[in-house]
This record gives sequence, structure tokens and C-alpha cells, in this order.
Amino acid sequence: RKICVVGLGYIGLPTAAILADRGYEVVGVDVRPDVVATINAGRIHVVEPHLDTLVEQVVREGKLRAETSPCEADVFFLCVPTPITEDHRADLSYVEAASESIKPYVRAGNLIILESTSPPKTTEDVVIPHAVPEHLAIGEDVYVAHCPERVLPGRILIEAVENDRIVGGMTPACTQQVLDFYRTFVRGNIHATSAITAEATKLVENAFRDVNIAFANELSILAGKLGADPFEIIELANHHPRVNILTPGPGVGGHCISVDPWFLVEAAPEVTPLIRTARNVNDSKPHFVIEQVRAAAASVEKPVIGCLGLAYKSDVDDLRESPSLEIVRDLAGAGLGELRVCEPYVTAEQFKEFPLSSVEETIAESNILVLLTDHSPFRELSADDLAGKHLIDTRGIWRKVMAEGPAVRPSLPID
Ligand code: SAJ
Repeated sequence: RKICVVGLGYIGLPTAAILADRGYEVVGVDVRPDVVATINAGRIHVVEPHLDTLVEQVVREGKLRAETSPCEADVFFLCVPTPITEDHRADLSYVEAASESIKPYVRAGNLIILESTSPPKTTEDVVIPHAVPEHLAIGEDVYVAHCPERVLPGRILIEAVENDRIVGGMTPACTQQVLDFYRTFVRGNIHATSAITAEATKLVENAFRDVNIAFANELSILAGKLGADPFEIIELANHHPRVNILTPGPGVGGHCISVDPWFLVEAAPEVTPLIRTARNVNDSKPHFVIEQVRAAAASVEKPVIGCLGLAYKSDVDDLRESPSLEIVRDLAGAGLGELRVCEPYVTAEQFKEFPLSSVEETIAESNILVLLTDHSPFRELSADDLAGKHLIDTRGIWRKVMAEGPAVRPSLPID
């Protein structure tokens, strides 16, 4: 079977490489010629553990090649971005363009699979009218389904194969055909449903996480007001057998959890006040962190603010929608003192917006340390490294070090 994967980003490229490794002939399509050239040279343009060696191997073996436009195939995957606009509405222009691009090549017997996280009814209202030629009947000639990706960045190659999957077809025949195909490369269970349910389920998963992180973030601000340590409260509460609170942070980033809940709000604004409020709570957390830094800077003679981490979460290099980066940008504009910026997973060539300092330089030169991303190198700092600094630890990774080590001044509560 020949497979055409449209969109070679964080989801499409691993998917294409896994399918090629399973023995399929795979053509990956991307509108960016530089991405196509990189992949055809056996290299990759995204950072994901082990993806480089897999792509190198399947390209060398001739099982994967990249093109700037689609071709005839038995199975089409759509793996393109579904961002939101400034006013939190879904931008489906990439899904529409990708669907249009395969239409001239779609034949009887083909499978069309939308993997992009999408608002309810996208498969029916966008993919089908734009991708399926009018003379072909859905569920008889072509089989169309939504099978949302559920992989965690940093573990994509494992989770793409091991995770349970949901296949939501436009008709039961569509579901069955696509499900049989996923069985050839997925080890997790595969659950059959309708397209609309699959679309909603994926969004609900990410909204669930967003709402729970919002609870932790709200709690962290509340605890500060009470003069208590939010991380201690959460640790203690989580000893209860039916309580499992997530970890507060500087806000929620990445291109999934900070985006997808808005698709549910847009679909039914009048009945989703909780989901909307959670989004707003998480989006406002960077502002709270900046106020903490402002209070600390006011208490130091010549503030040098060391910002640790720009990525949206630990041990990845991904800066998309990162609250850490948003905070550093705002601090740079706020003029509270000198700034040092440390991001060990990004090089100066990759990121030119701020000069980057090493961990050692940042610690040595700063009197205020703002922990924004819980990367491993920051977890390994000792009480001696942190001694005498104002610590604003948005992720609670230094609590134990502070409790055991020499006297350090805790971060300031905000009125
Ligand atoms: N975060 C916290 N506190 C926590 C957990 C996370 O502040 O306790 C923050 C992170 O620092 C980060 C953001 O939330 O800024 C999101 O990180 P994440 O690790 O929760 O999730 P993502 O965005 O990397 O991947 C999510 C996953 N969804 C769920 O776990 C429900 C993944 O399985 C999805 O495939 C992915 O979204 C996606 O593509 O939709």
C-alpha cells in the first residue's frame, strides 16, 4: 500500500517515518521546500528523541521521500496545524488547503484520515467537501475518518505506537476500514466511534488537563495570599486517596492545551463557562509571575534577574506558545533591572531574540532567580548554588533544596 502524509511537522513526520518503517511506501508532503529538502537529505527540522535516526534510516532505504505536492496513494493522512486566531476562533485554512491539495489524486478505494486536532464537524464540513471528488460516495467508494493524534512531545515515537487510538468514521464502513489499517502499526487498543465523537473526545482530553492545571494555578495564587506554600498544600492534599492535583507553573504553553479548549468554547459558548474560565486563569498566570518579580526587584539594590528556561515544558526545545518566553519578553520591556536569560536546549544560532547565558553565568551574575521551565539542569542545582538569591520558583522544584540548604530568602508573597 502507498501512503501520502500531508504536513511534515511534529505529528506528520513521525507518522510518516513509523509507517515507512512498517514497510509502507510513504510520500510525505510539505508546502515548505526547505523542509522537503532537509527530509530528503535524511535529516529532520524538528526536535524529537530518536526521530533523526529513524528518518535517516527510512529515507536511506528509499521507503520515505518528501515532495512539495501530493500524489496518488491508497491512504491519505492530513497532519496540518489547526491554530486559533487572535479572538480564539479556529483557523481551519490549513485543513482546507491540505484537503484541496489531495482532491485531484483521490480515487475509489482510498482512505482519507484527518489526524489534526480539530473542532467538531471539521471532518464532515471541511475535509469531505474539499478533499472528496463529487462522484465518489463516502463509505462506499472512499473511507473518511478522524483519528486524532494523542502523542506527548518528547515521547512521540513511543506513544504513536503504544497509545490507545480513537477512530471516528463518517460511516460505520469508514470506521472499519480505517481501524483495520491502524491495526497494522498501532499496538494500543483502537476504539471505534463516529467522526464527531472522535473530534470532541480529543478536545475534551486536552480541556480536562487545562481545567486541572488551572485549578493548580489558581491554588498557587490563593496559597500565596494566605502566606502558605502551594506546593506543600498540593503534596499533602495528594496523599488523600481521591485527590490528585496537578502542578502549578508559570502558565500553560505548547500548541495543544492552550489552543484546543477554545474549539469547545467556540462550538458552544453559552454552556462552557468553566472551560473558558480555565483558559483565562492559565493565560493570566504569567502576569502574576511578573508581579512577583516586580516585588522582588523593588527589594534589591541593583536587581539582576536571571530567567531560567524559555521552553513551554521541561526538557524540550519547543518555544511555541511558551509562557516562559512571554514572561521574559515582558520582563525585558518592564525595565525592572538587568536580565540574564538561560535556555540550555536552544543555541544562540537558533534563538537570537535575547543573548543566552549558561546556567553557571546566570546563577553567578543574578541576585533574583526566576525558575520558569523545570529543565533537568535546573533541578540539579544545589542549596549552595541558590544561596543568598531571591528565588521565584514557579514550578516548585527547589522547595526541598531550600528546606535542607543554607538560609535563602523565599519568594515574596504578593498582596
Ligand atoms: N503543565 C503544568 N502543570 C502540570 C502539567 C503541565 O503547568 O501539572 C503545563 C506544561 O508546563 C505545559 C502545558 O501545561 O506548558 C502542557 O504540557 P503537557 O505536558 O500537559 O501537554 P502537551 O501540550 O505537551 O501535550 C498534550 C497531551 N495531552 C494530554 O496529556 C491530555 C498529549 O497527549 C496530546 O497529544 C497533545 O497535548 C496534543 O497534541 O494535543
